[in-house]
Amino acid sequence: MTNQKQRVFSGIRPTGEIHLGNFLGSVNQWSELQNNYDCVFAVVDYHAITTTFESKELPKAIIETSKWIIASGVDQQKSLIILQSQIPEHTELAWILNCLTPLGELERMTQFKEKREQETAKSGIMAGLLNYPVLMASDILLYQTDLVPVGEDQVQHIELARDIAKRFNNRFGKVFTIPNYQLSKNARVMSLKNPTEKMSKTGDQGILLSDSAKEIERKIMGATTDTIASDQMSAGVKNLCNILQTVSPRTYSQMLEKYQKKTLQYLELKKVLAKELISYLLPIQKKYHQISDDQALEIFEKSRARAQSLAQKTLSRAKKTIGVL
Ligand code: AQP
Repeated sequence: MTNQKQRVFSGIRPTGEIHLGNFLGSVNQWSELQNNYDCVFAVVDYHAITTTFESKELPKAIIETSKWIIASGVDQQKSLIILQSQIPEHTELAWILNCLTPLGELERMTQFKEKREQETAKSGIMAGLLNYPVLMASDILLYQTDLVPVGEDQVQHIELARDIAKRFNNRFGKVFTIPNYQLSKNARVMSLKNPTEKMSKTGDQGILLSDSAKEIERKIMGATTDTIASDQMSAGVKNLCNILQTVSPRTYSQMLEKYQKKTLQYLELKKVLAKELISYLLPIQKKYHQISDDQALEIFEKSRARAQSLAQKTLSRAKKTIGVL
């Protein structure tokens, strides 16, 4: 009997700076997962060019994203950390999967509908935006992934990847593992200004991992809390509490107790959260600043050969199965 660990795959787009939503919803789980799973973490640069991008900004975003991954505790001795464009099997399998994915399924994706509106106002909608979830399916399926940790906004894409894999396996014979997803405790960190919308790179960026203590404090003190008096906890307060629960569970319990006794002042909640979040992020920020650009790029080189051999194995099985010689 083999005692092989299950495979985890997760990726992040190098589009601008990482915010607290990306971090708590995704990257923050990676360093824990690597202790129990065989992990492949990817900076998915080909996903970054599916929306309006600046070619001058992209290398900087790739390097910064790589630094945040290392700073958050992902260890290249334990995990593969890859740059998607360095492993051409991702796009090659994506082409095959594109030819087996009904157009209607892609047009129904919520993120496509949302981004289509944003992109129309910028440089227009490109075919890559529609096909984004197929490339994502390829990223996941290439590594025979069992589990994908994601924020809530990506669940629909994982479901599509599952459908694509099942359809392929049923029609041609089993090639792909059917992946499951795992939501983090902070699967949907909301915008601080408008807590009914998610914190995002393109909307309200909220708190950036690179923000100074002063910036973090300013942004939290300016967060929307209650707009109308109600017995229900408002979306804004809930959001602040959820963040606090992750960065300081003990302080969260104290604040919750006060809330339940109706003695919690939102000013106090904000001050406490700002203090706890600043100390939570400080060691990660310090580590980030110690990593050079060269080191950030070297990590991709170190993982490339092993990742590519895993990817090639799946791709050649998929090609053979569909009859491509
Ligand atoms: N607000 C969020 N709460 C929890 N998780 C989130 N994620 C994104 N926003 C939140 C998760 O972060 C991971 C990486 O996302 P990404 O950077 O690859 O995706 P993205 O679409 O570029 O990120 P944004 O900030 O959401 O950008 P825009 O504004 O372009 O839509 C994913 O697991 C995602 O779920």
